[in-house]
Amino acid sequence: MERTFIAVKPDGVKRGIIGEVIKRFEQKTYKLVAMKLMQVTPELASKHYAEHIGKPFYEGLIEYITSAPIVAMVWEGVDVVEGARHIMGATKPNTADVGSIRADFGQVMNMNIVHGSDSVSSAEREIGLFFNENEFCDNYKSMYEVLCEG
Ligand code: IDP
Ligand code: MG
Repeated sequence: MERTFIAVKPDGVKRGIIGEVIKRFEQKTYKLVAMKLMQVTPELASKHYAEHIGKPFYEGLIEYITSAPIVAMVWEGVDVVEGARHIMGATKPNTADVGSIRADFGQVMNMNIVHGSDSVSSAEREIGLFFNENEFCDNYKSMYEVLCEG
């Protein structure tokens, strides 16, 4: 089963829409296997966003992601990396599909509420950056797993 790293970014936390984000992954019947409210340090932010170093928005991005706590999560499911990106919507909220989190709650790219890994290899890397092995709790069945039992 695939896993992905999802985060409610500082704007989502400050707006009080953590539950709204989580709800959308729950209703898809993905399985939550790790979650914590945490402050991202500049060091962690620079590792997480290493691919964007040197881009014009990089400094602002680091400031934004370290400006208030995030809710870091790991979700598990069938092709969850791709599925989660659809639930989140495109990077730019104004071109994201209506019904996606970013389209429904955001206006601008630099406050687009949610992060999700863009590939299975990114997911593995990001999960390793944000979570230790002992922070996972997966000894239960998600509704998807129950449904599969028939
Ligand atoms: P993603 O979050 O949809 O994967 P990325 O291209 O990986 O998008 O960019 C990471 C984050 O950097 C975005 O979610 C957004 O918050 C911010 N960002 C990306 N491009 C821009 C830009 O052109 N201006 C301002 N912020 C940007
Ligand atoms: Mg990205």
